[in-house]
Amino acid sequence: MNTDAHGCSPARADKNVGDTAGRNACATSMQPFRAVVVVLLMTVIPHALAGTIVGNVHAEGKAGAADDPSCGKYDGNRQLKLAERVDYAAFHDFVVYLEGPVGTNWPAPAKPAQVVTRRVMQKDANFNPHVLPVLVGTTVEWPNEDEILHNVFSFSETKPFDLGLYKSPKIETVTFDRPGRVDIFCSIHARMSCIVLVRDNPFFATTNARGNYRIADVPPGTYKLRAWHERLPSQVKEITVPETGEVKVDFTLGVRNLPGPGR
Ligand SMILES: [Cu+2]
Repeated sequence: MNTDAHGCSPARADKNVGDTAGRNACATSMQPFRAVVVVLLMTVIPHALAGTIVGNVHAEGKAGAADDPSCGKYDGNRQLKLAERVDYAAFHDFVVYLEGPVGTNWPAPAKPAQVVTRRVMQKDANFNPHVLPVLVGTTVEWPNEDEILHNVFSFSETKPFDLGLYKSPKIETVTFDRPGRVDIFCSIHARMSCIVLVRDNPFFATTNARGNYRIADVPPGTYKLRAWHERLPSQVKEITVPETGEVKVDFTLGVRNLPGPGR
């Protein structure tokens, strides 16, 4: 007996209706099998072949800056002596992220319309966290836990907005629908500022208190990995993510590779 590629018997040639019905019956019988294959391709393979990026990020100042030879000139100027210096060792809020496009085997979200919500708290006249990386499309809540009014706004090109004056129990939200950096302030309090870093892929991480980060479930491949800090030049490294296991990538950020005056 002749069979087609799926092992189905050919339909009778003398009855067109039967022919159609036979093929439909075969196709119908194959549907569960195909569905399983598709599900396997979409879910099992990408997750089975995925590496993890780990590492550490820290900042450092210019060599020699700590031994400022002009220190003696501070003698008669208490204000300059007390001028707060940058403490690079205390820097935090680094973000490490893959620059797209990321491997074609990264499965699209099952529910693109799914609402993902993050939160930046207004507490003690500060934003917490100070830096929040999110995937594009994420909605961020802005609760005000203080007894006083705040006015959250941004004039960034990526996402300009003004939430106006409010406090608890009202909670305003903003959906970040374009990738980019969004600097956010309070129109009342000078020290209130934060940054939402909107990314076009989900492969990013913030560093912990020790500067360590971890980005898991990354499709294997060669990518550009960027380490970012709000007040230092970011740094890019080309990395190869293995099919399994970890790749370790450390960064040291500092003021370097910037053009001099007049260049
Ligand atoms: Cu405020």
